[in-house]
Amino acid sequence: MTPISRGFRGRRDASADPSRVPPGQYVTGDFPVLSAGPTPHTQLADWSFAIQGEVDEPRTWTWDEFRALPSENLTTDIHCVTKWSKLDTVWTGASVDTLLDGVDTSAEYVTAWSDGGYTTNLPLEDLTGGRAWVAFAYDDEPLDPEHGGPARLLVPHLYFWKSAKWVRGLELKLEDEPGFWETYGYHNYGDPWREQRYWGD
Ligand SMILES: Nc1nc2c(c(=O)[nH]1)N[C@H]1C(S)=C(S)[C@@H](COP(=O)(O)O)O[C@H]1N2
Ligand SMILES: [Mo]
Repeated sequence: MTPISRGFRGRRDASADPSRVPPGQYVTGDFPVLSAGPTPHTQLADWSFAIQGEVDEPRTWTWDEFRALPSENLTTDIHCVTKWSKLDTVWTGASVDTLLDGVDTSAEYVTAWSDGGYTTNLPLEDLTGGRAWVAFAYDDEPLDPEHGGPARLLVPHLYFWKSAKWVRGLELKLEDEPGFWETYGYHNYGDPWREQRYWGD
């Protein structure tokens, strides 16, 4: 290794702005895969996305309809409860605001559900206001199946288990209901800045 590349790597690490790293987290350049089960391989022709539950009328999009929605590019930091954080990750997706446009609801909670049976729960307000996306590309490439492709929820301000891979819909609810990891003892809300890893944190 040349001194130049050593110096470059050193500066890069030293310059990881500590104010961007939540308590108890370390920064990684890798993109670990964390899945509770096998990777589903849903064909795009069979894929749809649904907004259902406590809504005036349910909405669904086929893959082509979903991809025709306005999408956004964003660069953001992600934080996994197993303590890795990854800075400046680059995504493309439809914002949940776009998906909820025109939806009339009195719901305050959402359960995101996925192919394979994974669920996670969030307050509806955490999915709105430009804070959540259904992402279909990572680093300008179609999202890798292991990372949730064809599309995953992306809610970067909460621990990454809230970003459901292979997401297929949002169920809007009047009452909160713990999802998969929340039932197994992960925190119900999961704010990395308050280190809400487990129930009781
Ligand atoms: N459907 C589904 N989504 C999921 C998971 C999962 O097991 N199944 N794991 C969660 C957890 S704990 C994390 S940290 C991230 C991992 O995403 P990655 O594999 O792309 O790093 O996905 C989250 N979304
Ligand atoms: Mo995780």
